[in-house]
Amino acid sequence: ARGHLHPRTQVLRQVEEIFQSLGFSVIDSREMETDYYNFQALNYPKDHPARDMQDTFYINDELLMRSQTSPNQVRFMEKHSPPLRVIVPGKVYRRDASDVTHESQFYQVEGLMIDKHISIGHFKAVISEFFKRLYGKEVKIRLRPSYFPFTEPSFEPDISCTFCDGKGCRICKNTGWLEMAGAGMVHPFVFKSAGYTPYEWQGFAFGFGLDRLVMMKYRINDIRLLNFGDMRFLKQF
Ligand code: 2NL
Repeated sequence: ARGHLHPRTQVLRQVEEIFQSLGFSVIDSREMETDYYNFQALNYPKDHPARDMQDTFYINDELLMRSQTSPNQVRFMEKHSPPLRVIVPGKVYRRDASDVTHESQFYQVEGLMIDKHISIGHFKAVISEFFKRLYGKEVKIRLRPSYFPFTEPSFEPDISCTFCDGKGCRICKNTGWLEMAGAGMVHPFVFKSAGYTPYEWQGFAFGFGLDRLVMMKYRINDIRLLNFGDMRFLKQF
């Protein structure tokens, strides 16, 4: 029997190709991080609940398993001057109980674009082009206000439901919209941590769950199927 790429790897390759064609570089990243890069540099207050032992896997007082891939963007910014466009895919870790939509290890793709005069309009253009190419059809984008310590303003982009084209169905719970990511304009504090002059540069950043993208694309209703290694499941892709 011949093997083939895991469905998540197939979708990741497609994601990387789309962003590369839009001028983004794909950067590799480490999974074990320091408290500084995972939290402090990203403007998490000292008493933020995400830092709790209940939410983050700690190795010791200083080292932890990253809860998002952003620490690597901070490392990248320290080494490179703007303008820049990067995406950072990789595995992240959170102390979540496993169920149909949660696993304690999952894959995230984060992106960062920094230049002079970057606005939310640029973000909307990049993200609509991305989803249009990934799903092979026009999608509408809606930004809901949200909060993250590392972006201001912050929002959650929804896309019009790719199953019913926004009419309302079981998959979008009759709302016509699918939650796809978290995003925002990079917080001046993060620019300062990275050694950039805030207000001289602007940028947008986003993060989405790769597993969720795969699930939406193939209508998989349990994230755990992606991790079991059951050939009866994997053979279908
Ligand atoms: C989510 C969605 C997000 C970012 C990630 C980011 C990275 C840098 C600076 C600012 Cl270096 N932002 N990434 C931004 C917004 C959302 O991920 O649900 N995260 C908890």
